Amino acid sequence: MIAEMNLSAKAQQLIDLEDKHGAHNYHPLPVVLEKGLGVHVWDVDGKQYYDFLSAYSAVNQGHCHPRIIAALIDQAKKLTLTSRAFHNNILGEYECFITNYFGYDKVLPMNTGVEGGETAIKLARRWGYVKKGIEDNKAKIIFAEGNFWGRTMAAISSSTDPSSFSKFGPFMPGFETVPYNNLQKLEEAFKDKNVAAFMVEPIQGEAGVLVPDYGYLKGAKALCEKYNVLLIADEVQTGLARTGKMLACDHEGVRPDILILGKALSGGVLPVAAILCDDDIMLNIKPGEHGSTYGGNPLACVVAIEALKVLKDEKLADNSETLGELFREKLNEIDSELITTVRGKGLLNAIIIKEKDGISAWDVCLKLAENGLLAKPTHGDIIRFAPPLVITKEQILDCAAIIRKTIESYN
Ligand code: IF1
Repeated sequence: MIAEMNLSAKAQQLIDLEDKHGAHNYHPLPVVLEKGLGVHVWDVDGKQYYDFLSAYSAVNQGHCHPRIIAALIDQAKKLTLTSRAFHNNILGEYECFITNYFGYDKVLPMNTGVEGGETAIKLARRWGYVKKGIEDNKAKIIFAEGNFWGRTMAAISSSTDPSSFSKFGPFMPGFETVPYNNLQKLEEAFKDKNVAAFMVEPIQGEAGVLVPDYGYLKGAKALCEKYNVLLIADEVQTGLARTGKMLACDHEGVRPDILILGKALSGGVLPVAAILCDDDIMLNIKPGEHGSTYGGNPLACVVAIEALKVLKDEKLADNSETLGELFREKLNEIDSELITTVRGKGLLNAIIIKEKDGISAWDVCLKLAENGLLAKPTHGDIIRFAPPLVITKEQILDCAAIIRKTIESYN
């Protein structure tokens, strides 16, 4: 049974415009949003929702955070883009701020998360040739099965999900995958002297919020040190307080050799990505060997500084940790055969829906929307719940009640 939503003429008209003039590369919920503030969004008809997707963890600080918007507007009136052909008065300040914030020698500023992954792979391959002594064009990067780090040809070349890679070949060579959360298979792969790096999400987001065993990240880091392999942490979705620590790697005290950040690095205001590592990795790329038109633009830098300050000033990692535990506790109280699993860390959580009487995760999300909460299924039967980290205890309890009411309405 596919539940339908009663759309207003205005909403339908806007959806029709997208359908007629836009690529059909998404299948959104039939909701047309017009405004966002904090944990709420409103559709074109004025209906208010809790946003439980947070633009896939890009608005951790909440929609249109006043401090971030103020920083954006102030800088937008002065200077937005110089290109890297010239210096400007913002970039150096930003680079100093973010490298001190995360404890790395250097940062390479880019725009989208997938550019972050591409940059990390280039840095790792270059390090492999220059520092590890791998034969030219033989470097290998190891990824975990179920990984997701974007939509570029390199990103889909490492993917094990046919919906990401099928009929887009041929693919990038030198990429291999091992099972996630399996240190024995990882060590086997590392025995190949041509392995330059292991790129991994500390928690696999798109795969359905897969949390590895405690000790997996620490074990992976130890194997990287044993076999002289770089550990690249893709914290584009798990970073920036989402899982209850500033970085998901912090849960195990692991310091990745290369750290990739994106999404909430700008609080959802514009694309900002950062690749952080120390000099012995970063300085192998020489002037003119990598970059991008907008990478490190002054507008992005000012916004990112404020977005990072907000995370600490508002103690969003602690809030994520505390309310995440409360949220999972409440989800586990729901009495329904529809839910087979509740899992997550901090405010990155998911439930697995077991289809019953034709009720799918999509139907549940439509009904959640009718009840004022926006979430979207991934891989068919998994519903991810990831609200902005500014959510309060009262709001998380209200949302847990909405989810419970929705799920139990099928009983
Ligand atoms: C879409 C998914 C999430 C990411 C991780 C890098 C990137 C992403 C761990 C690339 C991006 C986005 C892509 C977006 C939807 C969203 C997504 F459903 F696609 F898989 F979050 F899970 N590393 N994830 O999650 O960052 O280049 O997009 O800035 O493609 O629909 P980006």
